[in-house]
Amino acid sequence: MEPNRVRVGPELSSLRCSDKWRALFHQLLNHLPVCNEDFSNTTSLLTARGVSGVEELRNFATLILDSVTRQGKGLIVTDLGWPTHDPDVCGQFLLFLTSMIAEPTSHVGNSYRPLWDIRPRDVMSSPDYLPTYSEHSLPAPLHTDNQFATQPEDLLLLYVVRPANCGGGRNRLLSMRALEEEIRIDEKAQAMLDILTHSSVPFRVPTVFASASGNLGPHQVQWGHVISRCPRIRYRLDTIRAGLALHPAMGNERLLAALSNFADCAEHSANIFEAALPQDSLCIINNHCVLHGRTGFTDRSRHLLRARARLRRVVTLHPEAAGLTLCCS
Ligand SMILES: O=C(O)CCC(=O)C(=O)O
Ligand SMILES: [Fe+2]
Repeated sequence: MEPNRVRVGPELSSLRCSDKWRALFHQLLNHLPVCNEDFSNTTSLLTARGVSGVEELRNFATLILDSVTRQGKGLIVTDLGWPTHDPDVCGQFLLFLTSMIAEPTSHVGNSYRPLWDIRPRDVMSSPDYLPTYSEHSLPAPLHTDNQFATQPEDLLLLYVVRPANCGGGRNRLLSMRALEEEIRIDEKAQAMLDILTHSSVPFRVPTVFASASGNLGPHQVQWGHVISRCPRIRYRLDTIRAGLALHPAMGNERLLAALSNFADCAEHSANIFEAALPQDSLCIINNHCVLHGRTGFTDRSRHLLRARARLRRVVTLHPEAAGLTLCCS
């Protein structure tokens, strides 16, 4: 595979950033708010100040939005030309682009922190600490993000500052639509989906988010259904298991079996897409109907930036996308 070419499948498309768009991003250098400031008025402020290129970048944003809404796909954009030696600037570009598409959300409850580093760090190893995937280098089984929120975000964006150089840290994607289609004829799998549709399960909030939100009680949980209309899928096995450990009465045998069965079906699906995302690429994932994960890695300098965002329900960027939700049904 050429270094910056990503093999794609039916649920994922790939786009190489053009020289024109790369140049437009560079024109924005020194004009953007610092990371973790509010970017919601940035486009109008920059346009009013006469900074050129802002309006053209909207077309780029529209293309991305179109791909993840109307086509319900994930999208990988390569060769953005962002300065990977300066992750702060990459973060500014990521938030600027995200805010043209949707509304970036904060990773922690008590302050606006829309950007999150995915980079292994030394975490506390107390038995009560529930780590999250962005903190370590172990494999991350397929899951959706922020499943412990009242309403998980529609979009997840991962920008690669530095890929792992050890052959690991490969990203994995699985569309729920493809998985449901694959197991459609299996009666046992249908029964499992039924249980996951009708049971409310507790998702335990990973410790770093619970404590950063000022909720120091490590036992915070959010109740939700694994399968519903919107989001189609809300799932992460370790947070559910940790939630059930705190609410053992809910963990009946049928539910526990359905959860393991679902994990098996997902992890062994023939429809998983796996790729080593190149440096300076951005993967945009529909977090309501696409599961994602990654393989483990040993190169601790691997570094990704993450943003999450909610679609504005009245979308003005693209008339045909107006009012669309990202759910796959
Ligand atoms: O490391 C990655 O590529 C993704 C990690 C992840 O899924 C997460 O932080 O939620
Ligand atoms: Fe994730």
